[in-house]
Amino acid sequence: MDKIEFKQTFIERLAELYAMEVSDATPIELYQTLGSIVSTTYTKQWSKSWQDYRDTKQKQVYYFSIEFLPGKMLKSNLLNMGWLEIVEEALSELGIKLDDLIEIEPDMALGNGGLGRLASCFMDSIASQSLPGNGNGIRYRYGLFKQRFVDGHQVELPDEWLPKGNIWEVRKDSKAVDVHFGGSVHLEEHHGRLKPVYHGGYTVRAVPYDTGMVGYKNGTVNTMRLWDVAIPAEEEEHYRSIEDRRMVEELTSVLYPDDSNEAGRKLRLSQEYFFVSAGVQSILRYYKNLHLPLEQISRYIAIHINDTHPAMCIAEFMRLLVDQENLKWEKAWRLTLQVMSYTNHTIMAEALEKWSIEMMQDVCPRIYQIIEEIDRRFVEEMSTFHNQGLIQRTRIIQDGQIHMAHLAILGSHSTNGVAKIHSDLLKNVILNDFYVLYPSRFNNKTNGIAQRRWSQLANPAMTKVLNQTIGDSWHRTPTDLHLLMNFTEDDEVLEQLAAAKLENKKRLAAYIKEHKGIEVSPEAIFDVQIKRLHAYKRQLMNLMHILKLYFELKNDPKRDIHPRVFIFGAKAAPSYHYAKAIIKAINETANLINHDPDIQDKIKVVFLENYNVSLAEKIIPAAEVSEQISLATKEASGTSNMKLMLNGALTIATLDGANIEIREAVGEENIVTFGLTEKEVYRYYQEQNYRSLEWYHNDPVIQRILNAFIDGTIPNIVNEGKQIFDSLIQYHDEFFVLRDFADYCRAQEIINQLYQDSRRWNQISLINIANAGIFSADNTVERYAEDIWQIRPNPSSQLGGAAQHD
Ligand code: CJB
Repeated sequence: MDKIEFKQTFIERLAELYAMEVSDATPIELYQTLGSIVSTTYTKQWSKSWQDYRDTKQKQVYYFSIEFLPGKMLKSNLLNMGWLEIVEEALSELGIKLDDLIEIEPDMALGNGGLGRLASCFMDSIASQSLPGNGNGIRYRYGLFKQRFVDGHQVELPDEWLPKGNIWEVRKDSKAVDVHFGGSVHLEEHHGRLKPVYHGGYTVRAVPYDTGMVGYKNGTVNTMRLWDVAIPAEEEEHYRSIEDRRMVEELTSVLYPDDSNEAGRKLRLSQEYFFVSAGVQSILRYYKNLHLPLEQISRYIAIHINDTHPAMCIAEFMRLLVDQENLKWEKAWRLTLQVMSYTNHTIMAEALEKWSIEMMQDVCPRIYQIIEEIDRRFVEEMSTFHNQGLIQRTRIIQDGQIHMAHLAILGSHSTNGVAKIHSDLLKNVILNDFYVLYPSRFNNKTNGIAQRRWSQLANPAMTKVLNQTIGDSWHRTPTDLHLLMNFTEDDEVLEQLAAAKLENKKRLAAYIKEHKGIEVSPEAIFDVQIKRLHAYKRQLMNLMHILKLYFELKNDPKRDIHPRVFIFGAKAAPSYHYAKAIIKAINETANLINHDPDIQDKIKVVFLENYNVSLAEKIIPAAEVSEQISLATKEASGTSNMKLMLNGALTIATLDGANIEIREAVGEENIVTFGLTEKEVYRYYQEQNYRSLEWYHNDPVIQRILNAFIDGTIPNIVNEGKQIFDSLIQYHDEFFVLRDFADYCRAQEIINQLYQDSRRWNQISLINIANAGIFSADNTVERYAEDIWQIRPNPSSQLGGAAQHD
């Protein structure tokens, strides 16, 4: 479509939809019009993609995830369709600013953080690589809460995103399936086989809403299928009371706002079974329509379990094969192993899901029976194994609880971690017992990011410089960013990149001014920590360093530091009081420092509210320092580290997660690392000889800083300050903040020094961009496709499955 054609279509569509002319239409009407043109256009390719998959019987993967975090989709759809520039220009000729329309779209925030965002990055890359792959999840009516600060405290407001209209989804009543909950099940003999007989319980209808996942300029449009709940018409009489109806509606009402620790609640388990059962049933229905033998299903279908939340896929698949399709258990089990694969995203014990037997029996009794049988057979099969202690430790059911990670590992052919160090820890420490039993199941797949969103969409200024310098092959082949390494000594390119960064910083400064009323200088270093608020991510250590600088400047206002703006973005789980205390402490410190005339604007602290995908797109292009400071071993991978690197920020990092691979990629001189290593952390655990109190007593700087939390230096944090202080002293500083603090300050001083040499800084920035290509999710999903899912690019995609340059 060219510009003239587009303008014509736009004017016509606006008239069709609203009987209006451009000059009369509101931004919402204009947005809806544009969205309608975009979606009706890709719909043709959407049907072609799934028809191709069906007609040529291509193997497809289904990515089951309880969270998807796509953010806004208008601009990324335009980019992937190859329309972005034309549309922007055409609209501008009609007197419309594309950016104003983009603002209208609500962020689709059906995820908490890294895990959900990764799922969406994968959806983009799977489509962009012409891979036959679909998402399967829940259509929550309320996404992740909106965060507001009131007197520095986090307050959570509901995220009502649907009433504003979601132009991308298509409801498909004809594809609905029923999901049965509760009641009881007993087994009866039927033609020589045991068959389940259900008593009581209730049935709900799962209705899919499909969203097209548009691939990058390749004609592929895949499906993200999110399930909503409805009461089946024929079951109406069972749902007479308001209570009963509410119970059903609740199923897809809210996303649990905790990204790592769900306190075993029944509703959560019901949500898990709901989207698992709906998804697996619809896959099987599709497969049966292909009229292929059931025994061959693993040649055509792969199911991926994203963290343990969808681990019941294994038992549900067994249920359908055995109860419904009458397959023998052994055969069904073999197929299940071949079809299923699992990703682990964390080693934090509290995030490893466990459910009580009673609760699972209550929610899905047949699934419980099947898990019990899987467990029984595992123990039986392993009865001659020399180490029976190991078998007891790896069982699914232990001490009245069902261990979902055990189910996921024992019931699948692949378990992967999300960065080298994380996968090694799984093999050697956390899941070592399983590794001993099934070494070939374990593998690593380092995370990746949707490269184009985090560069072309978020950072047009940098993109322009890159395109002029190295051409645009990196759009499709992100490792071509490496061509930039030819320009490390090219002053013009270095300066152009620096100018792009400055432009982005000015934009962010304006945003900060508008939203926080804080004046920040674009000449200052923009230092960024954006991620969920967690003790292990150590936002507290960042705050302590800020306080250190503050006290130094108070003592000596002439102290020579380059002005720095410390920018935070982070939501805390509503029930995570410690994390909320840290938010309050950061906000109060910001108030204190930002208004202190002695500081002369040398440091500013900005905590931006409601960190989400859209805000990340504003912050990341302007960032110069990327704070990746988790305690070594605790951050499985991290993905903001990759996004910030791609945008030319220098990483200050512990040797944790993917930071280690970033260091390998850029070289030691282009990253600043500090802190305990994995080995040192484990030595402390073994020898149990970390005494945080000693670090407090022996270090006057630490003393001064920690006292500030309890002596009124930081105002209005009587309770929060005490909680923080106690966590470090009385509760022994679980994440070694005091132990790593001095080394962190040393690393920060290196950054301060490096920044004085702007040429060197610009080189580091360029080298980071140049080496970010390997962290593209395009690359990551290709590895999944080849090693785990065994799926191939659609041969009849416009690219013929092969990577081509634009
Ligand atoms: N992660 O966001 C979550 N939620 C969890 O419950 C467990 C882990 C994060 O997943 C990301 C994607 O793999 C990782 O990069 C990150 O380190 C991890 O904390």
